[in-house]
Amino acid sequence: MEQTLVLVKPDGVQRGLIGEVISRLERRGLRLVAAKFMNVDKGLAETHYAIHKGKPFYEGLISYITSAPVMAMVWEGPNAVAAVRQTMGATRPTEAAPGTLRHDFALEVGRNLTHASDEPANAEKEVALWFKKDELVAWKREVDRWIFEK
Ligand code: DAT
Ligand code: MG
Repeated sequence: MEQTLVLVKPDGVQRGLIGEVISRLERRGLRLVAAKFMNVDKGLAETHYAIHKGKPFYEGLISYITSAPVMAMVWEGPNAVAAVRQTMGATRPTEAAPGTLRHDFALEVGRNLTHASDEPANAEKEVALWFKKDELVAWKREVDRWIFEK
């Protein structure tokens, strides 16, 4: 089953939106695999956002993600990466579709509430970066067969 990393970033945590994010992913039918509430140190932030190193917003991004606790999670399901990105909405909240989290709860790209892996290969790397293997919980729900076709 495809897995993806989700972070409720410091703005989402401070604004009391952890529950809103979890609720939307649960209601979508995705299955929670792991969760931890944590501070992000500079090393983890820099590895996570290595692809953005050198961009004008990079320093701000690192200080934003390390400024206060985040809720880190792994969710799984068929096409979990694409499904979660769709539920989050476009990176810039003013370009995010109505009904998405970033549309409904954010205004600025530098305060866009969540992170979600952008493709399956990156999702695998990000899950491994944020979670140890034994922190991932393999489980099934009675309702799975009504949500997952196979
Ligand atoms: P996403 O978080 O949708 O995957 P991304 O990987 O392109 O977006 O960028 C990572 C984060 O960096 C994004 O959530 C917010 C910040 N960011 C991206 N582009 C930015 C910009 N032009 N100005 C300020 N912050 C930006
Ligand atoms: Mg990204």
